[in-house]
Amino acid sequence: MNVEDYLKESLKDHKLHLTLLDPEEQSPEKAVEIALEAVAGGTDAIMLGGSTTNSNELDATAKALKENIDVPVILFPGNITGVSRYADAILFMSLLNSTNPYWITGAQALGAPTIKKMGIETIPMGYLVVEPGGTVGWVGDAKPVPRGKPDLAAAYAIAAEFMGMKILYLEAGSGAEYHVSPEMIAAVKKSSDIMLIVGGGIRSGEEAGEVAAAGADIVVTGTVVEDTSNVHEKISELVNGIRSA
Ligand code: 1GP
Repeated sequence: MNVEDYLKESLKDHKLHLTLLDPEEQSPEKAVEIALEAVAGGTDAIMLGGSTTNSNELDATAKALKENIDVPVILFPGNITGVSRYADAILFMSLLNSTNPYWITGAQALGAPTIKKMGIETIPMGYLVVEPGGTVGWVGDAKPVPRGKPDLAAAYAIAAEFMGMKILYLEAGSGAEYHVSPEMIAAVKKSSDIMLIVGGGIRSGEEAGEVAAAGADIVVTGTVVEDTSNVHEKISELVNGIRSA
């Protein structure tokens, strides 16, 4: 089964949690250790990526994960260096509200031939940066959607669906003080049938549940994994929050 089908099939049963690892933050061995604990805690897949990515570190981490864990390894590229042959799929994403065409279609064109040669699955995804937007908002020259303007996010979701994208990712920025508001998530969910991922600033089971209850199909967390001493317990808390939503 390809990764997009795996996500769709899993969603028929429950809302999903994905664990984001930055290959720059730990050794491949440590990444495997964290991923195994996350899987034991109930995470549905591992995402790999960061705002700055070294291709060699990414390859080593993706390969080690593939050899040791049973859930899909999905690339979440911050730039053209975020590509590895060892992953199961890549979120082939366009930063929809960037003011710089490089992040909308430029990096995509530069990376596409390499991805095609590698033969990994591509999942077309619209990426929308919402206030505060964090590092990715700055690096991606985004004009972040104001927190209090759910209709603007909904308009992008409809546009993404019309452009054939399979997923919309609402991003508040890694480590954001506030995650995307439930009102915005609900407005996006109501406006379109596109698969909805929400990430950035989600730290507790309660917050993950709030995001899922508002309409997110998939909740992503990254920073909490880096900050916790017990990954298994923290991921269980997040997964329980999502599944009871
Ligand atoms: C970042 O949305 C992800 O791209 C995850 O954010 O690190 O705040 O969990 P956090």
